[in-house]
Amino acid sequence: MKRKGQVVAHIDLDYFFAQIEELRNPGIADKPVVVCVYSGRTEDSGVVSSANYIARRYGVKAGIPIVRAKALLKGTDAVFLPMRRDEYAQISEQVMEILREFADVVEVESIDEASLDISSRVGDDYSKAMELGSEIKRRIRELLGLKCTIGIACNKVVAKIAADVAKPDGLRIVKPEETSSFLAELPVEKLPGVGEKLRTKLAELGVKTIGDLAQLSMDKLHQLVGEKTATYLKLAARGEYYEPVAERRERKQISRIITLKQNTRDVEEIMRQLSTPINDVLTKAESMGVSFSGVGIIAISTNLRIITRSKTLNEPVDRQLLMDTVRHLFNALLNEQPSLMLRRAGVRLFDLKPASRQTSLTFFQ
Ligand code: TTP
Ligand code: CA
Ligand code: CA
Repeated sequence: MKRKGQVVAHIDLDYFFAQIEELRNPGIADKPVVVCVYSGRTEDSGVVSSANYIARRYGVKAGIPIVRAKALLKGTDAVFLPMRRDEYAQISEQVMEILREFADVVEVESIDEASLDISSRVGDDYSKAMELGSEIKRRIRELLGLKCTIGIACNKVVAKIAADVAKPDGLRIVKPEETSSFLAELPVEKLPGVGEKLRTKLAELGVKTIGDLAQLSMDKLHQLVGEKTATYLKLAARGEYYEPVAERRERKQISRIITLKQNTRDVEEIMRQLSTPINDVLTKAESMGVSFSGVGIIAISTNLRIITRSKTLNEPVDRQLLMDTVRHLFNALLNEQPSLMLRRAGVRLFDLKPASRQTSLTFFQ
């Protein structure tokens, strides 16, 4: 199980949904911001999805009822906003696209987190890993305006815990030889997979820290959870769960974004500069053996506002139709927003399907 030389970076965006809302409307960044999932039953029924760190000072966090959050924030100038998941998902894809520049294998673990196997980039040099971590943070900040936290360690579990304890806007390196001492004193619920129920049962056995769990006999652990979970927990608590980083999701879209040579709102200039990214996404679609009927554009303004537009076509899209649709979407966007200046621009293909037999046969010839 032990794999020498594995270096894993775990990235988690800080207060992700709420941070995007702040970015879109910087005027609210110094107020408590609460992103809500309204169930629609009564005006305030539903739960909190994400809260910025100012709101958290009042005890607001994901999962609590909106009514409770409103009570906690009474008398403040708190801002309550409805969740706009499609937009957050778009931005998430862009974060993942940036991460792919820094690692050969990127495992997307949720909308706002991913693990990167950076072994081949840094060898076993943790000061190089630290530099790479800072560089990733800088890039995400520079290109998308977002803050994140990164943990770097010898496996996915320890890297994730390192990121967790370093939040927000943090970077925490745990060298292999520091793993045991890093884990030992942390509360056991910091270990991914230990929820409230298991935490309570473990507490009854006197197991409070990850270090305690690492010492617990396999028999006792097995009385609480199934064999597979027990094996995972035991290895994870010792910092020895070496499951490799692996791409797991089927790709749902292909996108490329570039920084424009200068800020512009000239559609023909944007189209000229997008010709390489358009070639890239088409080549990628071909190499994946997929066709697509969805075309999107991504526009990032000079003040880092992220705007996306898309169109779903009835037929598989060829190069000409792709170019026409991208041009049309940029024209429509810029006409609609006369003061919009673009700093970055990108293109996105979605609604991917296996290419027709004819195409894939040609491809494999
Ligand atoms: P998290 O990473 O758990 O939380 P966060 O990014 O808001 O805050 P942190 O700085 O502590 O990382 O979740 C990522 C996003 O997933 C979050 O912004 C909103 C969404 N989410 C929910 O909608 N409901 C939930 O109960 C949780 C935990 C998250
Ligand atoms: Ca997060
Ligand atoms: Ca997360």
